[in-house]
Amino acid sequence: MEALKGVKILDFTHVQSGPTCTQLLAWFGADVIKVERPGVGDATRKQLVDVPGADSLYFTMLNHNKRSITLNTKDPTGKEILEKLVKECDVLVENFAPGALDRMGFGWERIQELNPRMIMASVKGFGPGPYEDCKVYENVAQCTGGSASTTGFLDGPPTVTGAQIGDSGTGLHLALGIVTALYHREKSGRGQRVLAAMQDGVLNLCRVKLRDQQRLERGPLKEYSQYGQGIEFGETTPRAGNDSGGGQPGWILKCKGWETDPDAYVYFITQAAVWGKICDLIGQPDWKEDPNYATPDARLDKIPQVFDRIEEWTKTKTKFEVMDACNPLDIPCGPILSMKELSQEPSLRETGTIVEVDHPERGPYLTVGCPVKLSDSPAEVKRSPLLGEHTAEILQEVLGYAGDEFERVVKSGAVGDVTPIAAE
Ligand code: CAO
Repeated sequence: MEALKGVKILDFTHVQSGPTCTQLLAWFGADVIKVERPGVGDATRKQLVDVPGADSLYFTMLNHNKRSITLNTKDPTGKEILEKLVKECDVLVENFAPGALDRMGFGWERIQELNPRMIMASVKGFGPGPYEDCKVYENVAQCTGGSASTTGFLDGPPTVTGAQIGDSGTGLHLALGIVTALYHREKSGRGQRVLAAMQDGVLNLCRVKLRDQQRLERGPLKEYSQYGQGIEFGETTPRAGNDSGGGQPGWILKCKGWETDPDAYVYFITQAAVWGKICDLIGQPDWKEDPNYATPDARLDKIPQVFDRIEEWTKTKTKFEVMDACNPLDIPCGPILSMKELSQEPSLRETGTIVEVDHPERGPYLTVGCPVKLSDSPAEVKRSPLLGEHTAEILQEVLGYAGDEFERVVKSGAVGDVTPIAAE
């Protein structure tokens, strides 16, 4: 049974952060009704287009399992329909620029008047403060949330990461807030506001770097390679390249073929518990007893040298041979997998993490399925809706418009082109 069955989401999200959140809720079984501007829709439908005339992968991969209604919310009839939707739904999710919903006439006070049980959930770039009015995209959040300043190499500029921690990361945070508010509503009977600011979400994911900022005030960060290289620390958590920076040192090492294959690398962790096995594996058994190498503390000022030595060994093996040799010994490591390799990985297809979906305009495409698996509530990935595909269905079946009333709202122009669903 779908875990969130019966929960209706009024989905005002667009681009990536909000849609990530509502897609998760849809996978868990919520009825997600995406409201889009007639004739236009979510801007991503027509961004990064690869199949002319078809919704882009940017859109389709973020909007599975949703229904789409087109509605001009600035039109009087559009507002009337939106009011009905607010009364009918449990959660409103939005990631408009700050103030847009108030300008539309649907700020928090109005929402509460219409439906006191409504949960109103927002992604914004920043929480209250000097930047609260700013529009924000992914990389801005990565930069303002502490990720960019701590990512990259010591001698290079701040670097953004491919993982969309600002958008998708904040969408995840928001989904948790929504489910928590729904749980709370069971007891209180009332909705509440849920805010996930992208800066806060990124900073939350960079928590360990704020840890290091405070540790730095008490002395050098010995787990960073920089320490072994004899490079002094400054006043802020530095960029640490591929260091794990945590209790178990790690680094990305070259494997056989690295000269021509950009992904012929492995992440290798010198976990203390398996140090002896690592020494034997790489042909350096003397390090097991050598007081300069035998304990994690003794190795802290030699992290780069230790990994140079391990790399001499990994360079003689492919990244998969390294895995095959390390796994039976419980040495934590992982090959650097390219998107091509991931898309072809049979085990990810079997678990539904990579899914092939068919689409009427673009044909079959690959997507990432629900990354969270519930044993009794498996997620079935269904294609994203075409623009306004469910307008008639929602007007008639969810909001009860029929006969002359249905004709009236369609003629008003507030809902774009609509074909009524045939009566059975
Ligand atoms: N009918 C009528 N008008 C509609 C509508 C509808 N169905 N849906 C949206 N609109 C209007 C809004 O009311 C708003 O109008 P006003 O500015 O006149 O009040 C307008 O469309 C555009 O909204 P926007 O400012 O949010 O859109 P944008 O493309 O200019 O900005 C973004 C995009 C992402 C920068 C901004 O929405 C934002 O900062 N959001 C919060 C942070 C965020 O989520 N960022 C992540 C984006 S990537 O995932």
